[in-house]
Amino acid sequence: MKESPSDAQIVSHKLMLRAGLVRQTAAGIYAWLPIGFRVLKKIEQIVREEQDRAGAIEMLMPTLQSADLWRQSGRYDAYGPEMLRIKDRHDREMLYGPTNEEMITDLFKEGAKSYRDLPRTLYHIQWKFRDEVRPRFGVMRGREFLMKDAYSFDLDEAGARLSYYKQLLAYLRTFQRMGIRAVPMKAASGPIGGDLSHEFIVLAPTGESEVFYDAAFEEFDWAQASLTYDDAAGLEALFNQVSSTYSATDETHDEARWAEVALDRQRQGRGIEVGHIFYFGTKYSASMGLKVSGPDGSIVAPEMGSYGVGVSRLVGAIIEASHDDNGIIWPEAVAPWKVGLVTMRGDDAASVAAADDIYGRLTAAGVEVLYDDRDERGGVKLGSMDLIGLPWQLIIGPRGLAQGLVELKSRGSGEKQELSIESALERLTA
Ligand code: P5A
Repeated sequence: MKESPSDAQIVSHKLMLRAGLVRQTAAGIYAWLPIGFRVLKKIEQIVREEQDRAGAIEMLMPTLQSADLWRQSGRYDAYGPEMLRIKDRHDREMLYGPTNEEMITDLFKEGAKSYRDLPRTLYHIQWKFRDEVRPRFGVMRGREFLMKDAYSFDLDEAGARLSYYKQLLAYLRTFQRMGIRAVPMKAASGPIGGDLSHEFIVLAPTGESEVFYDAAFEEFDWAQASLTYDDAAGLEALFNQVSSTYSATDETHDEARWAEVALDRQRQGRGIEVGHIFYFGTKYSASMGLKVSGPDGSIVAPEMGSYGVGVSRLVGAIIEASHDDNGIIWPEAVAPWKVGLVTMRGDDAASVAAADDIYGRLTAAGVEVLYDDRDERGGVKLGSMDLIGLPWQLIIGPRGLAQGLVELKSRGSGEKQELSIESALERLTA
């Protein structure tokens, strides 16, 4: 889009519409156009890899659920108008799932019989529907949205806490890999239930939550590279470090504890919730009759937790955290392509031949390239590339090419370099 869309209030939504990432098809419901879809898949894949590393096992549950499941937990009435309720042709009550605690508990009941089936964490990446009163800010608060939701089952509280700590670590690494900082904050658990809960918040002035945190999170070791998932003591130490460093949303903010944080270390701002983890004990296992036999023959209801990442929300959140006046600046890990290839003169045969050759060679080397071969002026193509925000632009003009030179521009720093074709290719394939 040439014009800034008037119905978008925040920068990420404007940029997503202008760059053609998404189009709204109904209030709070979006189609993912090719560029946006590639970003969504990149984000999803990072989430998946970090869940797998943490020992969670992927599966896929349906979007439609039966109302009966939710009557068992007592949430069918409690969930209220946010739940989209549907009747099938036989008048059976169904719903479009806003979350899957009930369904996974029911499935686990079929499959798990004894303590030997525990601990287990299962996850899926699936569309959800919440009939939000005010869907807004594009994909950030949609009605239909993509979530990674994981569910843990343990024999006792100690085990459940360990499962929680593993997800905490997986989340720190997930967001770090996406090039953003999501600060874990003590959270209220709301309709999911439970007493131990953290939200992961990306700092951005347009965020919906007010947040307070200790500057220690600015120097925090997000990757925790030396920590492994089988190191229970290390995971507990990480959790203790996170819990003892002040961070809270407006809902959990505690003035007395805040006052203990040195004034020059107090940070306050707004943020976007990109993840939320919960430990809720036996809330669902007890109400839905999930029981396993323990090592001593006793019958126990497993201790559970659930762990959500807003996969589609992250597309908007990353843009909020990484853009400038000209458009999006994708962190390399989630960029739809690594390189944008542009000919300044599409009517110059030598430029087109060079660009075709470069495109072929980069692609063969496994580098993802978006080749703008539209019949447009060079300046227009450069504007589009800045808007789309790929990390690198490789620009080919007749004058440089006559000397065997092309221009390589970094979208983030704006730095431009004239290089031979060979060294530009070397840079991009390194
Ligand atoms: C945890 C996993 C849950 O639903 N049950 C399963 C728990 N948590 S949550 O906090 O309610 O949602 C998890 C994450 O989903 C994103 N999210 C949304 N994204 C876009 N539009 C929405 N309307 C929306 N609602 C929730 C958030 O990132 C949230 O952290």
